[in-house]
Amino acid sequence: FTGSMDASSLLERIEVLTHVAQYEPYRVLIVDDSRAQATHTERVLNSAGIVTRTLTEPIQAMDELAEFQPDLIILDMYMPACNGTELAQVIRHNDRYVSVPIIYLSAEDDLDKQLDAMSEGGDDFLTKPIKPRHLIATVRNRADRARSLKARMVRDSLTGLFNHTHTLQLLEDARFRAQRDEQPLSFAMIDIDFFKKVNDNYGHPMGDRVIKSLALFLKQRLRKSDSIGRYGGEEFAVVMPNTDARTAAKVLDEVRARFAEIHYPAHPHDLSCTFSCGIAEVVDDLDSKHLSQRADEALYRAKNGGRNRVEV
Ligand code: GH3
Ligand code: MG
Ligand code: MG
Ligand code: MG
Repeated sequence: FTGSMDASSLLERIEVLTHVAQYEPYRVLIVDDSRAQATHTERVLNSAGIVTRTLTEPIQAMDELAEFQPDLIILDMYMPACNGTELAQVIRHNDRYVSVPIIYLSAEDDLDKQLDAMSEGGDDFLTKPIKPRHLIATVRNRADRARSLKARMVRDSLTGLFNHTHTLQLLEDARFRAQRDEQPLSFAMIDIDFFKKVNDNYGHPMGDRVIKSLALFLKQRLRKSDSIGRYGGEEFAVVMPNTDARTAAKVLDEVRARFAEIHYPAHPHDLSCTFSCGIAEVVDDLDSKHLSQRADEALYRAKNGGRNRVEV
């Protein structure tokens, strides 16, 4: 960006950016105590470009769900440790996985048993042996619908960024990984300065334009591995894996300086805006709630220190 760039050309590109995720291959978690059965299912799905991961121990399913983030789950019905239906119920009890489709794949051909299984948390029942085309088509259709539903659930409609709830979930996942892998993680909170004046002096639609353009600006300036959320009205949050606070501050200070240079054409004068930013880094056993509290405190210092600045 050059400083004087017209913000409207940025906005036209938001649509394109928010739909990128749709082109990633589907991810399917297979839970089956028989390695041979699972391998067969994997081969069929992999041949259609679907990414798979297999568990032969259902007990590991919850950890694997958090780690692998599947679009869909294929469950065996009968396993020694825990039945498919029991596992489906456990998965369904977790808010985060309510929208992930669960398909049973089993040799069970008793219709009553199939229907019972479906009433306990499953979305579909496929009977083995199944034609590869049938399996692939079912997985694709279900995964596709689930993915577009989820995309709508986790995103903010004005900016296409992640919404508040999902941003906190991403933060919690990233915090878990960072502490496990002993890698740094930073969390940044951003709040536009004197935004009420923008609305008061230029109108609410202009306010919305500024919010959208900052959203796009953050997307373009930050790394692909960073997760950007709209935390509130004119507040944003960024989860930055593998980034210590010093680096995060450097990156965001650059974004801050550049954003301040944008001119929005308006009457009687062009408008420009600034933001303040607070950053916290994961240390030891700090949980994500305390992490966001610390970022909020740093943001408060940035505001009190005169705004248009980044504080750690
Ligand atoms: P400060 O520098 O202290 O942050 O001052 P501020 O005026 O930005 O104060 P604050 O952050 O408390 O106010 C945010 C204002 O943003 C309040 C509300 O009118 C406005 N706002 C919140 N959501 C939206 C939105 O979606 N669109 C528009 N246009 N305005 C919004
Ligand atoms: Mg079995
Ligand atoms: Mg605010
Ligand atoms: Mg504000």
